[in-house]
Amino acid sequence: MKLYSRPLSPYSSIIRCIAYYKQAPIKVVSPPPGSPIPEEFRAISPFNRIPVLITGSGLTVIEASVIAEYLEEHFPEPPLLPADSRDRAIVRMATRATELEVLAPVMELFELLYLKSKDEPRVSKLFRQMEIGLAEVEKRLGQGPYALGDDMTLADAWLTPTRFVFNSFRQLADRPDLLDPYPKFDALEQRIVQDPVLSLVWYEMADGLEVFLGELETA
Ligand SMILES: N[C@@H](CCC(=O)N[C@@H](CS)C(=O)NCC(=O)O)C(=O)O
Repeated sequence: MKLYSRPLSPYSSIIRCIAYYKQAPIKVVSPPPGSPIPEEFRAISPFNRIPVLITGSGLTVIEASVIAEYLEEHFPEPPLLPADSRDRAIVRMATRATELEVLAPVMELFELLYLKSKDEPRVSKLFRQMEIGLAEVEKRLGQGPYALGDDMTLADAWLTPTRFVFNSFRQLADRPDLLDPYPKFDALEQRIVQDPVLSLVWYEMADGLEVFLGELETA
């Protein structure tokens, strides 16, 4: 299998997290260089985005949530979804809340704030959505060691890159106190950097960020 990914891409980092945890035989490759990803990549990825998984039989799988479920089914051990259907629903709600109500608005806000957008209503709406999303995720987080309890789940794969993004985002937004109302979400960083798999992804993102900032400086 082949995974198109970049170190700093949060959606790709979710998939690398799963692949590393399962020690899945997946070759991680980069799309062609450039930001945005060059048009030629559309031949592989219909929406010109990463991550993209090419399976052993040649199927192209896009969308991080779909790739995540595919990997969970294809490499069931060690599991990232609990055995009980009630518990699985809880993990899936946490991952969806993280994906749709936290990561999606924060990624859009990143772009709007970076471009110094004057679209105040859109910016406010996204902040509100993100804050409601964070409050919901906060409610679901346990005392550890993993996001939802004793075992690593798909929720950790989603939350690790999402938490990473907030270190840069609160700087860009000039809101150092942004995560104060969400102490458990904020404290995920300490747990992540102590875990062999989650920290690997965290530091890959950190290295990717350094490269990205270096490129911005020389641009
Ligand atoms: N909904 C998509 C989002 C993927 C996404 O937005 N990927 C970003 C990188 S994190 C991307 O490829 N952006 C296009 C670009 O960088 O040119 C998913 O879940 O996979």
